[in-house]
Amino acid sequence: MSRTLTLALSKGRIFEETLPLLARCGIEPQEHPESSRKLIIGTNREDLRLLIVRASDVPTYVEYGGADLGVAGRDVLLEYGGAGLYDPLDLGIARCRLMVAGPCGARVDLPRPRVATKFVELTRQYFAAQGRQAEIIKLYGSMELAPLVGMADLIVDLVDTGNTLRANGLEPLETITQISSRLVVNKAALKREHRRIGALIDDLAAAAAAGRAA
Ligand code: PRT
Ligand code: MG
Repeated sequence: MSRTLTLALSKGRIFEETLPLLARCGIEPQEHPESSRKLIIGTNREDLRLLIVRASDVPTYVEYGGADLGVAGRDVLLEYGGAGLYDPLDLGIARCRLMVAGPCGARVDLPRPRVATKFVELTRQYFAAQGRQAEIIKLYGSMELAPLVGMADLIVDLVDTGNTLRANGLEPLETITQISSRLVVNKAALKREHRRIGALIDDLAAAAAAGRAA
């Protein structure tokens, strides 16, 4: 009996959008994380299980071998580091844009804006690359609030439909980068299990291509 492979996923949109890709590979989870509360979920494949972790913890689980593979947003990989990981595949799911946003009609050319974000590194790099000064305020969520209460001039956040910005009187100003989720793989696991993990990567690549065409 071969060792069980472990795939780390986060609840919510990444799990929901990975499910159809897994289904195209013939993989069905035995439970759904929203209803089961279990953090380790078996699949119909005896040699594959799913690990449910925080979105920003996926790279850490994969890097330290808690999981062999994982699905993580490109935002998370860029901000929190995916440097030690093999990163073979854009799955084309959970798409959005990392954007600068601000209050509707506000000035965008402030000399040294205060920018609220959870993406401190990406924001620092973006402003530095343009030779613009900025004071970055680290938040862990609900960035949209910061301009409303006068704590920041701008925010940097992920935007999909733009509804969250609009609902809070903000508008998108600049796109920093396009985001989608990627498959990441532990390098040692790939060496050890080259055949099985390689086959899974190929299957997921085909499933992602089919998803894009659909
Ligand atoms: O919630 P938790 O703190 O555990 O982690 P998380 O917020 O990072 O996880 P989750 O599940 O919300 O997001 C996981 C990944 O999905 C992110 O890392 C992105 O790669 C991707 N993704 C795609 C998004 C969005 N679209 C998205 N719209 N992540 C977050 N959002 C949020 C955004 O931050 C804003 O609050 O949705 C809101 C904007 O959406 P619209 O449609 O109103 O524009
Ligand atoms: Mg969230």
